[in-house]
Amino acid sequence: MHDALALTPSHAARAPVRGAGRIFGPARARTTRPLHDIGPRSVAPSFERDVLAGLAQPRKAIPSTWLYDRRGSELFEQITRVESYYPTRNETQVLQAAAHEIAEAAGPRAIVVELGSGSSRKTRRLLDALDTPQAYLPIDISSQFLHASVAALPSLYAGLRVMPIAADFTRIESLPELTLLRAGVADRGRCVVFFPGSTIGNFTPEAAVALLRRIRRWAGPDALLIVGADGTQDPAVLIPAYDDPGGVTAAFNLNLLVRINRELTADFDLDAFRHEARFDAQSRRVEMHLVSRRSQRVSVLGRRFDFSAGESIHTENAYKYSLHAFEQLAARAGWLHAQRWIDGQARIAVHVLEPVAGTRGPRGMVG
Ligand code: AVJ
Repeated sequence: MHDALALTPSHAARAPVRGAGRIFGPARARTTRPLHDIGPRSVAPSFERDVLAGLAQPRKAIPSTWLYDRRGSELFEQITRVESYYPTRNETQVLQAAAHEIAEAAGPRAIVVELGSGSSRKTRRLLDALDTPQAYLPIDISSQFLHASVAALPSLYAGLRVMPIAADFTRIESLPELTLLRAGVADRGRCVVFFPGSTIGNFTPEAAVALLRRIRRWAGPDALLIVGADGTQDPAVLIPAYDDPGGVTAAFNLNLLVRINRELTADFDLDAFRHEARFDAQSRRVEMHLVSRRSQRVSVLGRRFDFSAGESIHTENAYKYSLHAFEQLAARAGWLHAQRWIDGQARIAVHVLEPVAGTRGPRGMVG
């Protein structure tokens, strides 16, 4: 049993996560799925299906997860260093200030599971503060980026098991790695689910509640959930953050068309589309669009899609939650607040939550 746990990153990469659908990687991207795999019970996410269905809708839209191929992840990494993109900077500041109290709540031997780990840079602050963390399970859809990002971690934290999982974290129903790590261990560390970056904002509120409920199920009754959520409502701050003057966000958004051209034999003309960020004050979300500069016809896998001038493909939502709005959302999913933190500009909150029924610890919040 113990041997099965001594996974190096490269071994872990080959161990499929049950319930997580598929392991993602460039090798899979071009394969066409056999017919028996398509249907109501199919759980495998498909770029091809999402793009073809998304472009056939009256309001064209493609789920934002597909922005993160290797190049997309690199471009997002660049966005985090852009002056007008405040979320990463502000959240890092909050995590820095909160790390020790969060570590106290987590206790010794924590098992850290990170959702959408990307470069894993923020995680370092958490790992540094934790009392002998037992394992780090970063989950990311971009398999190549994931492995490159965590390669150095085992040498930095003695005794830390690093088990990267290349998967779409929204589809995870159970984490066998977690069960394995905890089996037969008397001194069980707490499962700390780390979900920074305001990624929760990329889901509709309904989907966010569903995701938080699912996390509660696989993380167990004594989990601690740390979520970063952006509450900014000022368009004068939001628009430059999502449409930076240097054009990094535009390149990030347009890279989706590059990916479609490459992986789905399409003929999108990159010069015929432009990036646009909009703030919808009603639904409190920033939207990213790829707007057609002229009327045109595009072919994807032999299918034709017509665009009128000004028509767009909606590629991302970033919902912005006030402290109160996020707490209500979390409560609907069965999570209670243990701690909350906010940056000096009152933009990004870091929420520390515990399951309603499994609450423990000195704060005595009983559900
Ligand atoms: C890290 C996915 C939350 O929505 O702010 C950045 C992605 N999109 N600029 C965000 C993003 C455009 C980012 N998330």
